[in-house]
Amino acid sequence: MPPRKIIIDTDPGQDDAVAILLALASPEDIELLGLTCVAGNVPLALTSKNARIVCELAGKPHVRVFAGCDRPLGRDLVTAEHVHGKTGLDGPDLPDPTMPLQDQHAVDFIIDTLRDHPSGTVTLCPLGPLTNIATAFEKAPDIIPRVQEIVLMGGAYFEVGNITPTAEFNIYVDPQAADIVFKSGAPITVMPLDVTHKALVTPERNAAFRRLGTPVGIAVAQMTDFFERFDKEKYGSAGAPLHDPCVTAYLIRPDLFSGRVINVEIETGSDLTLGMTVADWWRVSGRDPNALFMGNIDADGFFTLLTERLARL
Ligand SMILES: [Ca+2]
Repeated sequence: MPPRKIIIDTDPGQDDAVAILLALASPEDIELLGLTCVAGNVPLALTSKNARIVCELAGKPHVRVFAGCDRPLGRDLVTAEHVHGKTGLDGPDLPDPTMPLQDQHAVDFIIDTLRDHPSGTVTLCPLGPLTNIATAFEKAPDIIPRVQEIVLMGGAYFEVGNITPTAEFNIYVDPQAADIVFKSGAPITVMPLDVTHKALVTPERNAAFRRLGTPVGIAVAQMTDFFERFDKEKYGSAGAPLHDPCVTAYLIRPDLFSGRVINVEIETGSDLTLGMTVADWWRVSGRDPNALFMGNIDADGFFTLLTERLARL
């Protein structure tokens, strides 16, 4: 099979960085057409800078990086410096990028790419709030049936929420955009907190990154160390969850994940539960399924894959 053509839509973020590195390390599985950046974990100026820092860390300065929407569709931006640090990429000390940001707006790149490729051959991989994707769908609805699949990190069912008691960060930041995407009719695969909270960077897994001894291995160890500090205080768990790389790992090894094809709706009205992914896991609503909602991951298989692939960079 030829590699899958993808666009990664991202708000780096240490875990975004690892997801991007995994894609760049896997050319036989993934052809990265471009990185589109969105405001999320930190403001757009930083996410679009961090994406380029990550490409240069990987030795891939030719990757095209586009800046997109700097705020959610209908509300003020909520960021997560309390998790990711002031830069969004705290942990390693990485140089400022020298590769340029592309002139084109990320939303127009997404539209043009979907129109220029044969229908059903481009996959979208959102790792942040869904603002860019929803804006592209609103501006050019003709691209929606051309999308091969949307594989996204966001939402939760059994784990409920991480930014509010009932909402996961990516969906909470722009619930209106998420609502547009989940109602679009495009095939959607979701990596919710239910999966990512099982992908924990234990001390042993962190040591395996560090043992690679390469700039990439050491930077990933430092990034996941930084993450760890916050999450250990918060969850008291055996390590920090590595959210976004579940998306790129799924493209390489879908057999590592299992879930259910169910209906997922986004709460956009309630102040109390804004951004909740109302996932019909038990299929009680009678509403039509619109997403493959993952529930489980082979975490050992995932970290083995990740470490083996990162060793190539
Ligand atoms: Ca992210």
